[in-house]
Amino acid sequence: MEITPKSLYLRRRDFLKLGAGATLLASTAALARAKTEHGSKLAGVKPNPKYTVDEKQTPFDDITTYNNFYELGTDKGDPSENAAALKTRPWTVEVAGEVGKPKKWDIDEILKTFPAEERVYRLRCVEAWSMVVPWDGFPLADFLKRHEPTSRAKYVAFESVVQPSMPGVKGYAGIPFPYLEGLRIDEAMHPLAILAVGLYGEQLPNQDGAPIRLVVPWKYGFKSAKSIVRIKLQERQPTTTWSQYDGGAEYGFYANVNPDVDHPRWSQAKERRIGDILRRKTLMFNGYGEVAPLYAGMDLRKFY
Ligand SMILES: Nc1nc2c(c(=O)[nH]1)N[C@H]1C(S)=C(S)[C@@H](COP(=O)(O)O)O[C@H]1N2
Ligand SMILES: [Mo]
Repeated sequence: MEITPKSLYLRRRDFLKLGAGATLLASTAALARAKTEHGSKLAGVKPNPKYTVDEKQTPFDDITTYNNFYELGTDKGDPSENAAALKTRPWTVEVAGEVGKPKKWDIDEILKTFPAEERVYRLRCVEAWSMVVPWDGFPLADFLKRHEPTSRAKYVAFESVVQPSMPGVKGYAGIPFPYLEGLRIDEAMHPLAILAVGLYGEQLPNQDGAPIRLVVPWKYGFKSAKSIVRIKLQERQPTTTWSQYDGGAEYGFYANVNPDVDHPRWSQAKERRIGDILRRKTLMFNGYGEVAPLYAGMDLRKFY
């Protein structure tokens, strides 16, 4: 679990690798490395003014070089360095389970069928860092409804890709793969939940979960599964990777951002916005209080 800012992190990493003598040179190299090639532009993406935040957007190079994507490695810089190990074409997304119309989509058909709009969301990682990301995507609800969920569809399970070329999937990351996540159906249908296919108006970089990922901005970042290949609607609460890891004590199924409930190993009261020096207060539901009715009657202190 890495909770230092990127600049420090890069410097420390090179220090460890090369020793003090090479540090100055290495940090220059690290800065040069911390740039991401730009991908192809997405056509016709317009900002949705209803879903934006009046805060500085995290620069593209930070969003694309400071990542959690354990299939591509566990250090923050690994996913960008290993991005080419993920192949995003051909790509299919299978929708199965409690739906009237199951379907195996080709990703390009999804892109054509569901036009993306820009939504600027806060992203709060359980590790207590955060960003502001201009995602390009469409409501998860629109996608799910197209498959006509049955009355038994109480939950939605998401599965990320596993490709043998991805260096992290061989076991040393400490969590089982494929990466599995899930939502309750009413959470999945909430207008804030989106499937993202881009950021900053460009095709999603591989390290951010290309070609399609979940974004659930009121929950800790680990709920937002990347590089999705399968979506299953089901009656029972799905197993998730992180709750398998520790029985759910640290990384539970709900994982709503909550400054009042500490992680067993650290406080969640504050967070470090990538690029800032001082920490800021974490907001209930990451500032998306409109989701509160989803949890009416639940004691949120008991559901990590
Ligand atoms: N498949 C997969 N999805 C994942 C992860 C992962 O390791 N594998 N990490 C999660 C975590 S912990 C966070 S904080 C976000 C980070 O998204 P970003 O790297 O685009 O900022 O992705 C989430 N989705
Ligand atoms: Mo995270």
